[in-house]
Amino acid sequence: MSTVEESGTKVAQKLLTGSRMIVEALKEEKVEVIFGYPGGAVLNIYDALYDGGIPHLLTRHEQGAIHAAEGYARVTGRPGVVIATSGPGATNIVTGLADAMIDSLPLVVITGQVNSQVLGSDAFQEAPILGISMPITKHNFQVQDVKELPRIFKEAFHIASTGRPGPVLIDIPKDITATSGIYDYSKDVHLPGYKLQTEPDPQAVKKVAQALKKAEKPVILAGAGVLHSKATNELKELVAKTTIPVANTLLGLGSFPADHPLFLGMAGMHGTYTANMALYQADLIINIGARFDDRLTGNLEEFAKFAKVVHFDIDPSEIGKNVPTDYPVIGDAAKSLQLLLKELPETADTSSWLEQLLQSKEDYPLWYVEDGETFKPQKLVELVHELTKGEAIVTTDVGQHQMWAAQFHGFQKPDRWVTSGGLGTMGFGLPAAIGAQVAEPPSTVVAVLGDAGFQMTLQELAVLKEYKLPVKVVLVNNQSMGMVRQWQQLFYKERYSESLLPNQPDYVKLSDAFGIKAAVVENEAEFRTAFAAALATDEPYLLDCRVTQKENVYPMIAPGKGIQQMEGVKP
Ligand SMILES: Cc1ncc(C[n+]2csc(CCOP(=O)(O)OP(=O)(O)O)c2C)c(N)n1
Repeated sequence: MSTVEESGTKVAQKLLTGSRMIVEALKEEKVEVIFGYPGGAVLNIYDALYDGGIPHLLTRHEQGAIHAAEGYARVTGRPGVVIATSGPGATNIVTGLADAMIDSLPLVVITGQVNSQVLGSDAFQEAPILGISMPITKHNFQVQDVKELPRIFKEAFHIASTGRPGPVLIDIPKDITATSGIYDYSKDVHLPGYKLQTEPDPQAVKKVAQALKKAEKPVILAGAGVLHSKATNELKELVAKTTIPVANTLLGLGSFPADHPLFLGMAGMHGTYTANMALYQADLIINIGARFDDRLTGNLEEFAKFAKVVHFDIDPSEIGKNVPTDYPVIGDAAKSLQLLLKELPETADTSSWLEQLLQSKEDYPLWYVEDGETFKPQKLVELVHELTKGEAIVTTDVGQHQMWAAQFHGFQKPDRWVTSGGLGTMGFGLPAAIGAQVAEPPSTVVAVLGDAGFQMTLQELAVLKEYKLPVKVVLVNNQSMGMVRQWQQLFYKERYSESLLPNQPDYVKLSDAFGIKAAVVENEAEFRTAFAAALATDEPYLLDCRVTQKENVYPMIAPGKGIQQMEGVKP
C-alpha cells in the first residue's frame, strides 16, 4: 500500500490488476456470495477468486445463477452478485435481468467481454450485451480503463440498492482484468444525474391525511414497495389506527399478515372476490408501493371508477403511469407512512364499509371442491403451509401452482415469498430457492414448482447436492402446462394445443441421478408422511406430487374484463 497526493488530500491506494480490484471491491461491498459460471473472458476474475475471500456458488447454467441471485436479493434486500462470461454466458442472463428489472430486485451482474482491441469485430464469443441489456437494467457500464473499475463498482452497488432497486450490469473486457492500475475505493459516489427522492413532501402527505378524513370506503393496496422499504410495521400501525382494510398485490404478499381480520387477500386476476370488489367500490384507494399492473387492475376503464387514488411510490415515473392519481407521494414508503401516522386525523365512519367487506370475506372465500379421488393442488399448498407452520420461505415457478401458492399459503411475515411476478418466468423457482437457502441457511425453503417449469432449470438440482442445500422441492405434477391448458379450455374451446405433457420423466430416478432423495406422492396421507420425512432431514428432497390434471385456478378475471367481473366465485 502506498500513499499518494491527490487533489490536495492523502488517500490510501494500491496497485492491483483489474481482476484483483473486482475481488477487493466485492469484499468492500461485503458481498457474502457470488453466483456464477466461468468462461474465457472471465478467467482472470476466476483466477483472482481462486485465492479465496468470497464464496462462489457454481450453478449449472447462467440463468440459474441470476435467478439464484434474485432469490438471494428478495430474501435479504441486498444486491445479488452474478458473474457470467462473454457471448453466450452474457446472453444466458438476459431473462434474469428482465425479471429483476420488472420486479425491482437489486443485482450487480458482471459480464466478461472480449478484449478491448477486438471489440466490435465479431470476435469469438462477442455479444453486444451493453446494447442488449440497456432497456432491462437500471443502469449498465462497460469498463474502458482499469482506473475506472473502483468507481464503477461503487456506483453499481449504489444504484442497484438505492431508490427503486434494480439490476446493474458491468461489462468488462478481458484485457482490463489483466491490466494493473491504482485501486482506490475511498471516494464517495458522485452521481449528479441520479436523483433520489426518498424524503416525502410533508404537504403531499398532509393532503393524503385530509383525503383519509373524508373517505367512507377506503382500501389499502400494498405492493412490493412495502417490502423493499421495510415498511411492514408502519403499515400495521396505519391499519391499527385507521381500520382501513388491506389488499395485496402478488408481489406484496407477506407485507401484511394474512390472518389479520382486515386482510382482504390478494387482488387481481386470481385475487379474492372481496379484495377486488373492495378496489372496485372504494372511494379511496391507497396504493403503497405497487405499480397498478394490468394483472392487478383488469380492464383500466373499469378500475377505480369511483375512487380517488393515493399513490405512494419511490419511483416518480410510476405515478399516473396506468391509473390517474389524485394524491401522489414520492418517497420511501416507510418514511412516508411515518409522516402520515403523525398527521393522522380522525377518520370518517367506515363501519358499514367494513361490515360489508367482512361479510363478503365470509360469503366468498377462496374455494375448491374435493372429489375424493384425486389430490387437489390447492390442498397440497394448504398442507405445505400446515406442515411448515407457515414459517417456510416459499419460491415458485410460473403458472397455476404459483397462483394456488399465492392464494392458499397465507403469508404472515415479510420476505418469505419469492416468485416471478412481472415477467412470469418459468424456470425461476428452483434456482431462486437456491439463492433463498444460501441467504438463510437455517430456514426451511420450499420450492413449489410446476412440472413444465421445473424441466426448464432442473439441472440446478446438482447445486442442491453439491452445496448441501436442504431445499424441499414440491413438484405440483399435473402432467400439463396447467395455466396454458386452463386458458385453452376456457378461451380456445378445449383445443389443447401443445400443453399436455403425458411423457414425464421419472422424477425419482432423475433425483436419484443427482444424489437427491425423492418420492412419488398421490394423496394427502402420502404427502403428510413424505413431507414430514423431507422436513426431518437436513438434505434436499423432491416430492413428485401427482395432482388433479384438469383443475382450474379460480376465481378469475377473464382477459379484457373489469376487476368486478370475476368468474368462478364461490357459489
Ligand atoms: C419461459 C416461459 N415460457 C413460457 C411461459 C408461458 N407459460 C405460462 S404458465 C405456463 C405453463 C406452466 O406449466 P407448469 O410449469 O407445469 O405449471 P402449472 O401451470 O401446470 O402449474 C406457460 C407455458 C412462461 N411463463 N415462461
